[in-house]
Amino acid sequence: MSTANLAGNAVGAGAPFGTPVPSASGQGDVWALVDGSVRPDGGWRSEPGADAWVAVDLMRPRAVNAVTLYAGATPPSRIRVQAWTGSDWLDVANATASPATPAQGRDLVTFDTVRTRRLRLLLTADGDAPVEIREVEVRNGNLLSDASGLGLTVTPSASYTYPGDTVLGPLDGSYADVPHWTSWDSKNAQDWYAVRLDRPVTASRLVLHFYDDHGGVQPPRDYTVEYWDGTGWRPVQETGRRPERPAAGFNAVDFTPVSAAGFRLLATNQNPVDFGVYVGVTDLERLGP
Ligand SMILES: [Ca+2]
Repeated sequence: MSTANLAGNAVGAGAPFGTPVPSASGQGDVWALVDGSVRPDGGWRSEPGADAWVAVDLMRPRAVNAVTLYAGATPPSRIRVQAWTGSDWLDVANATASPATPAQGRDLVTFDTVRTRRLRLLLTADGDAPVEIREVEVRNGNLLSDASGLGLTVTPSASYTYPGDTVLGPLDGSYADVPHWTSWDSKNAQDWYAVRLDRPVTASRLVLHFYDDHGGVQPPRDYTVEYWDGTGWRPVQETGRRPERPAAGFNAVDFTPVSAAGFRLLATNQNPVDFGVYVGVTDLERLGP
């Protein structure tokens, strides 16, 4: 299962108002960037040897966190993703490119979810070659915030939920502090927050936003990401984690892709005594492989 490409526009300039509109520096047919084709004749080329940019106007603000670029035989040496704030282009946060150095074919850049109407890719030329791009796709790769739109049923649960908080808070696609889930005063050494799905989905990264009120709810001492293997919870095979230590706000966990109908955060509370320090989450995102 994949989330929708928000940049797709196979109709081109003749499409009705409101459909994505590409733009770019240099030469080439900008509509080829979003026409759904990755054939050589469905591509765009920059001026030879010149750094370039390509952009897509999504025509309304969307929550996005992934750009897929299909490079031709002469890919850029670097891809930098920027979002339009309404007055400026700002680099997206926590961008991760896969592969790390852009290559011919599929290049994926994932980043901290940003709500924006326009995205721009700054492309560094590799030597004297033109940068060749055959397609650009933009996604909100987080299945959990758009589950109903995908016909997916997500059921959250937790070891304990402080009255007034909600297990639905981490699923609204927003990093805002409220709503959130916390286990405040559970008196448990460890607390967990889980989502069960009505069918398996593949995942290779979860993003957790830990809530921090600088008092009774703070990032956990440590945590593990687990998946439902059909009979029980098993830890994922982590390949990387940023930041290393649990921090307020953004925390990304990368792992060997797994297809599972459930994912769980198992957190060790900082100070699990009466009126102590417990864990909270403002957002949980499942991002694609
Ligand atoms: Ca194309």
